[in-house]
Amino acid sequence: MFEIKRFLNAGLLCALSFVFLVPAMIEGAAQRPNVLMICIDDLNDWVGHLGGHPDARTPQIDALAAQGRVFSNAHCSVPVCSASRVSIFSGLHATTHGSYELGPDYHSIESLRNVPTMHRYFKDRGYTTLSGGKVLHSGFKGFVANDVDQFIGRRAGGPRPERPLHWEPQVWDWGPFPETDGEMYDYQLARAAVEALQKDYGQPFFMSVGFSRPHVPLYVPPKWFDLFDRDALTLPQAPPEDLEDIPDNFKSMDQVAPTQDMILEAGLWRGFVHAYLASVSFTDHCVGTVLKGLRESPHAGQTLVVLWSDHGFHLGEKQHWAKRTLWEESTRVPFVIAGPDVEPGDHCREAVSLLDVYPTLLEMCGLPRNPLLEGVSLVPQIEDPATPRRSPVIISSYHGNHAVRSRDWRYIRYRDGAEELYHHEVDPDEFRNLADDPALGAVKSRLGKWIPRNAAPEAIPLETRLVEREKRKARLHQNRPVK
Ligand SMILES: [Ca+2]
Ligand SMILES: [Ca+2]
Repeated sequence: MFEIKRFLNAGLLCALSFVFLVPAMIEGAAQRPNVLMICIDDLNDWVGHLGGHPDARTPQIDALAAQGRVFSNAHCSVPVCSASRVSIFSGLHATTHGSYELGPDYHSIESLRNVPTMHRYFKDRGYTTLSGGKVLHSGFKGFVANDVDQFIGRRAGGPRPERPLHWEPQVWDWGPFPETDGEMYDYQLARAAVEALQKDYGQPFFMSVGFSRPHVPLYVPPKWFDLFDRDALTLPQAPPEDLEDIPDNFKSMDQVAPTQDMILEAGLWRGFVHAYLASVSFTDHCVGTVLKGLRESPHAGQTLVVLWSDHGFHLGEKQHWAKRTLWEESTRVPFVIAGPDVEPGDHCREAVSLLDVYPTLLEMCGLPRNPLLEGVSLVPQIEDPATPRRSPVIISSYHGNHAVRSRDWRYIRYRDGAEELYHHEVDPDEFRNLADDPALGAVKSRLGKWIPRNAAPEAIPLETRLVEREKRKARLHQNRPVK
């Protein structure tokens, strides 16, 4: 497929152009690959091929990884669902669009009105666009509603039991429910995607399929819990003294999740880890269902598959639960690209961003560059995984707080100037904050020059967010284990 682009570029420069170019472009369009994008919600590096948890069981995602290029040092742009997805589908960093939280969604951000979503960009260039499940946080509405030609189901996740099983309120609950995969909306979505993959659209398609697990509540059928011996599971490394060498900023971040103290006090840590692993394996099965459908479809062999998660997830590391931090657990995500011309091989260990998805797919599909995009095409790393990315990755959480992730380092600078520095070659768990080491001043300044300046303010005014935060705190204190 890279040849298509080169051919078109060469054609555009050709003095003989018109007579030859028009048929060539039409032919090129007919040959463009389809895109199947699989979006996963809140999946951290607990997948087999990333080695984030020794008990993780993800044979389907790992099989895809073995066939394509794994970006094993990939990071979201913003570590929270909605803002991460706005960034992926606009190709713009939060410091440009200003959405750093659960809202506003794409269609409510006036500055994105003239920024085409990935779906729109493909649609305007001869693709049929399809989407199902959780892709943009609250769906394609308003000025992006027509970016998708066909919806293949909007419900994501699954049903909830009448009463919580372990934890109230139910949004943070988990347990074996419902009885069968067929009752799960995520599995129904996978089946709908398989059906849609069998059709001929008369032109290439761009299909996004968004699964909701392992986002809470972690209800999946019992067979996924039964895959694991609960009492033998490895718990994450979370020494309380890990917090002693880091500044206050995100240490006690107010959030909607229970705290590590609450979880420990209730004796529910192991149960939660079990439920997360079960939910990851269920989601893996949904991914495998879609990929099997693709293999058995007329589009096998001409479809690029891209799989990502919107951000990571803490399960007690740094005494934290869920997301929104600038640490590795919160920002690192699975990211795989596979397809007809992607040679399997080594993982790419360069730090890459989910902002790179958009420009990479454009290049792989031979579509013109979108000059608005802030990520970079990873085609060089698909061809040779050792190729350096031209800049480190920037991750932002709320206005003024940024992490700079390179292949071997993470440098964090908070709004108040406080810093953290981790050397991943020797400290992959980010236990030792080296920011005060005078010998590492040069590393800090090399990374620090990438800290964004003039970042867009938060789209949700600070006062509104603080009111919302107080409400969340109040709800948080109502959280309790089910007796
Ligand atoms: Ca998410
Ligand atoms: Ca530490």
